[in-house]
Amino acid sequence: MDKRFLDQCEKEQLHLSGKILPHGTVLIADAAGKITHVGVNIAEFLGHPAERWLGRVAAEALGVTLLEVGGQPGATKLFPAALEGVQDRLDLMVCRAENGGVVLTVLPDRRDPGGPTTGAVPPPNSDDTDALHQRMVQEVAEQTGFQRVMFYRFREDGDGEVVAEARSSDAYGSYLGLRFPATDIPLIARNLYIRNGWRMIPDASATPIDLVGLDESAADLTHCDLRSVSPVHQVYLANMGVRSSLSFPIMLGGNLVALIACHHTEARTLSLPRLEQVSQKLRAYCLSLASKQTQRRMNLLDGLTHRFSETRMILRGHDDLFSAWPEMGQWLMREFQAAGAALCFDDQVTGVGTLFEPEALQAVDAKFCTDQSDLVWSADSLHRQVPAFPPSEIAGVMGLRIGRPGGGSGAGGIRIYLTRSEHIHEVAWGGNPDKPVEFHDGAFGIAPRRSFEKWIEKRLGYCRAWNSEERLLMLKLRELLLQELRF
Ligand code: BLA
Repeated sequence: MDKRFLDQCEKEQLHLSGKILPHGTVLIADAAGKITHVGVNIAEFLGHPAERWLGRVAAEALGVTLLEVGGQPGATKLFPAALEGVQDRLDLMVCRAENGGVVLTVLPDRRDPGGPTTGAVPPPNSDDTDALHQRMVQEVAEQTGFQRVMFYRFREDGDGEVVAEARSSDAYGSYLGLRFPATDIPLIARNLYIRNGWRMIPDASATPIDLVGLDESAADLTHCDLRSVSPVHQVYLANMGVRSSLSFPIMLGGNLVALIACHHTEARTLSLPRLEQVSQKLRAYCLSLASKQTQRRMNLLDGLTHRFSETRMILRGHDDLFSAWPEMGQWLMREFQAAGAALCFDDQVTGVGTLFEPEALQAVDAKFCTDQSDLVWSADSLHRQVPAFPPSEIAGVMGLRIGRPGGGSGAGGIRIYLTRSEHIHEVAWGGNPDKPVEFHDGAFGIAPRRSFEKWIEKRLGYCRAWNSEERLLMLKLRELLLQELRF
């Protein structure tokens, strides 16, 4: 696992908390349709106490139509309608569980405090994605009435940054441009956000209530938005001065690339239909972002053919890669903004610009050729990422490997290394990202930080970051070399 995610935070089985938020209730049936768990407060909503529900066939107890939902885990249907025989109007959501059963979430029908829902998704007619995100968060702020709405983008290294923020006049300070460490949102939590349309915490300080079950087994609350809030996250929100939090996933190509995070200093909730409306708009927004990304990639690939024509000419003007390297290396340094370009073949090394010292090359070779299987590999901070990396003029590298004809591994075959020197820069964090260890819940453990005030880190030992487009370019270079050198 990436060291940026802390083992301790990954151990909390969030979906098996056994408790729910107290503003609604839940009823869970297994794949055979038998009710296995309900909230202890079920009588407040559905009229009968828990023991009258447990063990019954859900379709008989609730009506068949209420339980009609797609077969895929996570398939969801809303019923903003009265349940027969129940006085109050209720908002109901039924969701297909991972085990084939259903999870019925029951909430009181609420009037939405947010603004009108008429705004459309901003059309993706601009290339400036941050500006599009800004319009999007403004729209979400209008529709939800939350005081602060942020576009929280996950970086490739797992940390995140606020790239757009809408704030009402009573929101204190701004998080725009600040970075937050990966550990603030553990992978185990990210995996739950992928599976649901939103996560609504109306009052983070509310005491959760118990679920009761037919037996001792814990109910799977993966698809239940009433899942109680992790105690460590309760502290986090309290330290941020946030009472109510709402987040929506932003998915691109099946990956969670961002969250829309909404904050309010008072307890606040929205109706299920309103949440569904906002969620649908965001899904449409994700689709338009995905098509923009595809277009950008296609343009980049088209451009590559043109960019590579010069290299092709260089290669064709020489008998082998070694004699082409003085020219080829210069071309690579320009294209990749690298400080140096080294060509290694078994023990032979040649290069232009800033190159690895022999010991540094040995450490990098050991990492790239034996430790991992990727053909293209990049590191922004070698002394952090490569074991036994000695002091060096080089801070980061992008490597490309071409195995020997007929395969083979070890530090042999062709390796191309593009180097970058240290680039000292400042990162503005939302509070010191090093987690304090404190006593809570009866044990010492990692705790959320107390202050989220801007905290500047002077980053030493990193190069200017390699990006995914450069990695794509490197893979294309590999293709070209394979064609031209006829491996
Ligand atoms: C969940 N942490 C979250 C969530 C966010 C953040 C958005 C999703 C739940 C929600 O909507 O509130 C973090 N919120 C942020 C960040 C910003 C923000 C970065 O607004 C920036 C502006 N948290 C810690 C530590 C741990 C931890 C040390 O600081 C683990 C030990 C855990 N975060 C944690 C857990 C959850 C979480 C367990 C899941 C909470 C839940 O859904 O119950």
